[in-house]
Parts: sequence; C-alpha cells; structure tokens
Amino acid sequence: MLPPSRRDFVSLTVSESGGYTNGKQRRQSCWRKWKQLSRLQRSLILFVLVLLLIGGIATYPSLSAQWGALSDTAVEENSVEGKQPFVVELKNQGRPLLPEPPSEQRRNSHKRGPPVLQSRLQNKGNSSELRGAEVKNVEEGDGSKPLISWRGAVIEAEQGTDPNAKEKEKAVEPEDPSAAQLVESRLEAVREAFRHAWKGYKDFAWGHDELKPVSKSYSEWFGLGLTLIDALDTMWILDLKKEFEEAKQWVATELSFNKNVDVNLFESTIRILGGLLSTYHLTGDALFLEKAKDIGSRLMPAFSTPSKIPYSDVNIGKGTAHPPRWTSDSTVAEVTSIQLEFRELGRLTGDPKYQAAVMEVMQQVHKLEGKHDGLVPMFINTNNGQFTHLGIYTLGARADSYYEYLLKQWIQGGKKETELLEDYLQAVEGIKKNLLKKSSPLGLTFVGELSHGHFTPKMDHLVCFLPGTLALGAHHGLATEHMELAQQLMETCYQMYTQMETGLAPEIAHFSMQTGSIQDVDVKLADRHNLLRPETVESLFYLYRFTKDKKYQNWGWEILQSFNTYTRVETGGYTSINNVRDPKYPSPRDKMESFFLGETLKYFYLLFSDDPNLISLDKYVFNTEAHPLPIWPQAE
Ligand code: DMJ
Repeated sequence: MLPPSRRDFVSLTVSESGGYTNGKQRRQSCWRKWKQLSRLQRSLILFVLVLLLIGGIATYPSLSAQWGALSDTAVEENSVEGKQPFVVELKNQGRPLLPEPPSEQRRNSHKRGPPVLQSRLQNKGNSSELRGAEVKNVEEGDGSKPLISWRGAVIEAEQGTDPNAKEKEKAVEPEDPSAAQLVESRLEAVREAFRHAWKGYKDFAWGHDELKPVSKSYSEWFGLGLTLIDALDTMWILDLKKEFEEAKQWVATELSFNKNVDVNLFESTIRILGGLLSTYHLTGDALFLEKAKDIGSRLMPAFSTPSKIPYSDVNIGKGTAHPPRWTSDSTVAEVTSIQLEFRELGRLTGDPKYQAAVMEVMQQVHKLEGKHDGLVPMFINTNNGQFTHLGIYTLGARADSYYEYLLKQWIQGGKKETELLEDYLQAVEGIKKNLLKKSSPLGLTFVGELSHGHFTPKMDHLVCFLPGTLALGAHHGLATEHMELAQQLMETCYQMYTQMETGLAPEIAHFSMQTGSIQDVDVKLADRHNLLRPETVESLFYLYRFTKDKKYQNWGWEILQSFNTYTRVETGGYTSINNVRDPKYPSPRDKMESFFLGETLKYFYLLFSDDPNLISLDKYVFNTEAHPLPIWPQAE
C-alpha cells in the first residue's frame, strides 16, 4: 500500500528558484518521479493521455474548420473593400424600393437613414484607410513603376491615334479572390440594374421613347424608340446578348425614320445617330450603319438656314426644319455638340457634306465676338449667326457640351485641328479665372455662373461632366493642372450626392461661401429633382480609368446604392424623383429618361470594370450621350 499522501494526487516539484532548470536534470527528476509512482497511478495517467490523444484526433477537422471561419470573419470585418460592399449588394439585389415605406431607422435618423446608406457612411473612414493599401498595391503592380496611367503633358504627341500604344497597359489585376469577387459582384449589380430597367421598358413601353415606370406606361418624344436605340451599345458592352438580340430585331423590323414628326436636331443626333454609329462600330453589323445613314441624311435640312447655324427642329418625314416657335435662336451647346457624330458619318459614307455642315458651325463660332475669356453665351441666332443674350456664362445647361466637344473633336481627328484645341484651352483658362470658387465649410472647388459681371454660386449637375473632360484632356497630353482641377471638381460632384439625405444629387446646387456655414451644398425647392443623370458617374469613370484610385469606384458604388434605394420601381424600371432631400417620400416623377440606360448604367459598368481595354480611351471617344466613336486612324 502507498502512503495516503501519494494515493490521491501526483505531486509536481517546481524548482525553488521558480526559474529555468537545466533540461537534463529536469528529465532525470521526471523519470525518478515516474518510477516512484504506483503501477495503478501510471496506468491511470497513461489512460488519460490516450483518451486526450483520441479526442484530439477526432475533433481536429471541425476545430480547424472553425478556426478557418474565425479567421475569415476577421478578414471580413476588417476588409471594407473586400467584403462589406459585397454583403450590402446582396442585401440590395432585386429589392423593390419604390414605393417601399421608409424604415423606422430611416425615420429616426437626422441625416440619411436607410440601412444601406448607414453601411455606406460607416464605410467611409475605412475605405480611405484601405485606399492607401490599394494605391500601394496598384503602384507596386509590376514591382517597379506605378501603373497610374495619366501622364499629363508628358504624353507622346501621337498617342490616341495609335490603337496599340496603350494596349501594353495592364489591367488592374485583383491580387486576391475577394477583390476579383468584388469587381465581379459590382459588374453583376449593374447588369442586374439594367435587366430590371429593361424589364420595365419591355413590359410597358416596348418600341416607345420612354418608360413611365410607376404608371406602367410610356411617353413619346419623337416616337422613334429612343430608349431602345440609346441602350443598344450598353447591352453590347454589358454582354447582355439576349436583350441585345431582341432590340436588334426591333431595329431591323420596326424602326422607320420615314415619319411625319418633328425631332430636336441635337437630341436625335447624340442619342439616335450616335447610338447607331457606335453600335455599328462595336458589332460590325451593317444594319446599324444603314439606319445611321438614314437618320443622318434626314437631319440635314436643319442646316439650311441663312447663317448655316442649324435650326433646333427638323421634320424627318417632310424634310423641313424650323427654330422653336418663340425665337429664331438656337442653343449654343446644341449646335456645337453634333460634330462628332456627323464627322464620323461623313468618314464612313465618304460624303463630305456631313462634315462640311458641322465644321462650318465650329468655324463660325470660333470667330465670333461675344465670348468672355473663351466662355460662350447660351444662344446663337440662326439668321445672322451671332451670339444673343450676351453676358451670361455657365458650364451648365445650354453651354456645357460646347466645351466637351472642342476637346473631343480634337481627339477624334488625331489632335491636328489646332483651332479646336486653342478654343478649349482658352475656355479652361476662362473657367479658372471667372467661374471657380471655394465653398464653406469644406473648401470644395466649384464652378459657378457669371451673369453680367455678377458671380452666382450655382452649379448644375450637368457641370459634373467637366472633371471627366478635364481628365481626358490631361490623358491626351494637356497640362497636369487640368488633372488636378478634375480631381478637385470630382470631389465636389461627389459631395453634391453625399450631402443630400437620399445620397442623390439635385439638378442644381447652390454652394455656400460664407464662413460658419454648416453645409456646403444648399438646394432651392425648385431644384430638388434628380433625373437619373449620368455626368458624375461619367466623370468617376474617367477619373478611375486614369488614376486607378479605388475611391472613385467606391463613390460610384455608393451612388448606385442610392439609385437602387430611392428610384427603383418594383415592377420594373427606375424613375426620376422630385425631392432628393426627402428620403421618406422622394416623390417619383414617373419617368425613366433614355440616358439612364444609354449613359448612367453604361458608365457605372465601365467604372467598376478594371479592364482598360474595355472601350479603350486611346481608341474611342465618347459622344455626349456615352456612345463610343472611334478615334480616327492616323492617316485620315
Ligand atoms: C444627355 O442627353 C447628354 O449627356 C447631354 O449632353 C446632357 N443631358 C443628358 C444627360 O444629362
């Protein structure tokens, strides 16, 4: 028998110093202790050890799985870029958003309240932290040089006419599966949004100009299937083959321009002629070129004016044209933003009349008095060819795309038409000198308006095309300052969204310039609508393409969520809204503009894509309705 003290427990001796003891001594002392134990005690210990060993082996797979999951969760929680937006997106998929009542959370929130948007706000801090890492990854892309592609003035003179020049540029390779998954999930979210919009159009407005998604009906403007034509190349780019084929069938069998109908020259040129030409280039299908020739030739009577400055309206069936009933003026942006399309039609047909007509307009405008540091008034008279309503200068409605097309024609033609470039550069200086100011409290750079020498801090959403255009110019060799200004204005356009309760920008913003202001962006009651316009998303696309800074994609993602939350109609389609400041009742206007499919969703898709060759900006130039047209080969 063992003495009682040894029977009930195994005593372990700890060295007196409590510290390190020589290993050999310790092994000997352990062995001695082991030998001192009874056989029963040794058997018990061995039995317990064997049990522990068997238990350990049996539970190893599930433990390792749990550990794996735990570490994944940790990654998810820490990686805003990698996972959180993906989760948000899945929550959002296919959710009916109008006329869904606001949630309790939304009602109680001072600012924007929907769960999705709260996630968005939470993401902000993290996303900039992550951005650092992302930029670093991009910069380390090939282990040496940054992959950032815009190079300001150091760009080669011929770039833009050499289609291979930028092919060497690598796509941003997502370095881990979750990054690739994020890109794909965002692209899929845009496809899903398109399909939803298309469903509404197909069910309630097929072959008509615009969907009225709330009343499940349609409206006509020209009666030419405007939404369908505007959306053709978007479907091609988004790889929506089934939808594209059914639309193509409609074009082949139903579309006729032999109609006694008045159309607006500018709108039908940028949406219909531009849409058909770009679809022809993307698909190579002659059907679209034939239709483009048909509408192009039918629009030509607009140029039969005393001054050769075209009328605003054409009857494409009768071959007659006229100005609006109340004036003989045309809008400056309208007569100077049809050139890309007619120049391309001229190139494809070999008929010089198309180019001659639109270049005549540019030459006249180039020479006109009445500009202010390169800035143009909003109206031009079709009888005498002079500017009218002098003294008001804006980058918004009625002037906007004049500036855009100066640059883009120069790019389209291989950067040889120096008058276009001169006018563009002078205008940018004019903008900087006369229209740029800083807001309070954030110090955002914004573009205001000048009215007879008086500055107004008013900025149309339309002006948000400007960051993209400035960035495009810098990419094609113009001053790096243009790129810096583009980035500042991009932030401003983003703030026009994020400072609104719905996360959607108003049609017109007024910027506060007084110190002590609480918010930079103020909106008048009459300006609170949102028409699903593309300009900010368009500029985000250019800025991301040229800088690879993920923040632009993230901003775009936030905006897409807001469109889904406040403008998506359950039965199909998206609607413009009346009030971006009221998340409880944004008040649907019951209209889906054709540019939502032609431009907004296309630019979302291109923004979220990391492939610089998906409509390479060294091969194509987008018209003002987002229809890509080729940059002419060098020899032409
Ligand atoms: C589009 O038709 C074009 O982008 C045009 O240049 C401006 N207006 C709409 C979109 O806002």
